[in-house]
Amino acid sequence: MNDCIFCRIIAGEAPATILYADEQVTAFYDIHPITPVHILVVPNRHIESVNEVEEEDAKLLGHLVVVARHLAIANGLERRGYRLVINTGPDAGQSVFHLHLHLIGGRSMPFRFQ
Ligand code: IU
Repeated sequence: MNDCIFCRIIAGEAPATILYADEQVTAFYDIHPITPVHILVVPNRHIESVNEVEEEDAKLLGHLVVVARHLAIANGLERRGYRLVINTGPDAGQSVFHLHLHLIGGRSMPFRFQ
């Protein structure tokens, strides 16, 4: 997994501003934010994409969303609203093949995700 940039960030071997970490997930600022708040929440275990998610990962994926919710509140997004996005595969523009949840907000967004 050494060639996975998010595995390296989780291991502290590649740079990122870590906002939250526990035994299951890590959250950090996206290096190319598309909104005033743009945070990635990623499972510590390497899962390539939603295509590789199994039933036993349901709790982990739920935890990903709960952590995103806490980060949304911490960043003042609760009332304004925000999006949680998981790009999956080439047509969706997934560029890093370690599953990650985008938490984006802080401005009004058009219907379509960019
Ligand atoms: P995508 O859903 O796979 O397209 O999103 C990958 C994101 O990872 C993208 O928004 C990048 O800006 C972001 N990112 C990052 O935050 N740090 C990195 O070292 C790398 C990509 I490479």
